[in-house]
Amino acid sequence: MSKGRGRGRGRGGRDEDRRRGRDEDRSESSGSGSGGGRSDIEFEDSNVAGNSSFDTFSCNVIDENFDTPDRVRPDRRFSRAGANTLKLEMSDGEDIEFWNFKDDDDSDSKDEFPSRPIRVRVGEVVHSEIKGEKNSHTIHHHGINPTTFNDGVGHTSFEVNGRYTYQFQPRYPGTHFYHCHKNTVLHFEMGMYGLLIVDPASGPGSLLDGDLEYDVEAFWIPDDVDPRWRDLNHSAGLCNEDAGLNVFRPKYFLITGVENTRTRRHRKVRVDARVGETVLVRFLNASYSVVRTTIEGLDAEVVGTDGRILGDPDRPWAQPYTIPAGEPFETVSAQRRDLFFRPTEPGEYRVRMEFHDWITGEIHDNGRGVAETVIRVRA
Ligand SMILES: [Cu+2]
Repeated sequence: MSKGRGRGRGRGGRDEDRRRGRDEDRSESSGSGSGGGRSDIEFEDSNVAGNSSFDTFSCNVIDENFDTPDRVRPDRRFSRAGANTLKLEMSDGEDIEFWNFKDDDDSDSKDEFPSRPIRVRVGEVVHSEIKGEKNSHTIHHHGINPTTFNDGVGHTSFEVNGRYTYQFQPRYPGTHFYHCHKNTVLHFEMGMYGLLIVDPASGPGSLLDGDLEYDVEAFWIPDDVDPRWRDLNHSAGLCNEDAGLNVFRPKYFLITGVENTRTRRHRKVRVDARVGETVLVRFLNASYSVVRTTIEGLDAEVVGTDGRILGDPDRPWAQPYTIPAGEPFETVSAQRRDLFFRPTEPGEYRVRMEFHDWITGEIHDNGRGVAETVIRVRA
């Protein structure tokens, strides 16, 4: 299926048929691509159609600098450079190293962890460019279903040692995330990720076109940090050596980049709303723990899971459900929950996240792996 040249091949499939007219208007001519990339693409040069072996799948994944095949003009574009190194001072005085994707259009983003969100709408053609800095990386837009060549999973496509523009067109609204997929276990832990939000075609303010409207939007992204992993090499563990990546002993616990000593009040974590408003919290478990979350005093209506909205007329079998106030719910790495709260009384509603070891079930760091915040509701 993927034999032959990537550029200028006949288009096929239902998706392409549907937007053929549009694409022909948009086509960018051969060679005007992402700038400096290889345009003489043979899919056999990548892992899309290459011969899979331990060597190319794990140890020496193909790293390249291609042009985007079948590139068309985008509705929205992003440019992310990584890995960018930053340090965050923890409450015990330690400077902990993180890697992020910095937004090339805003230098402030170089100090931000998690990386800045990517926000797009259903139906838009999106260009998400990676500029590899220091070694090779990728961007995997998790939950979007692009072509294999654009999926950013190096093992089945390629890693990027210079620049590549990922092209995709999201079909469903929902909460996703993007992350580096090179030596993923390590690079994700180091911080190479951010939210990827797909709004309906009508834009932010509702989860579906004309349905599931919200007034307040917030993000909760629990994460945990093992300082020992900061000493590992970029490619640690890829070539059969035992780098100890199965041993994870986190010492710091964060929500949306804020350490748990400050999450109770911090404006990036605490949620402010008024009685009568609908609050949407987009929750991503970016830790390597089983995170057990309890919200006191407020029912949570789960209106989305793992990048799909519940109650979408296209999937009538998947309906929203309620987590009663005070009842914990658990998520594991990479899981997402879109939560609606509809407070009817003013107050401060306590939110507690416990980070449990996935093997022993114990709360990490001898019970210290806990982060709290509040939903503050005014009359
Ligand atoms: Cu990376």
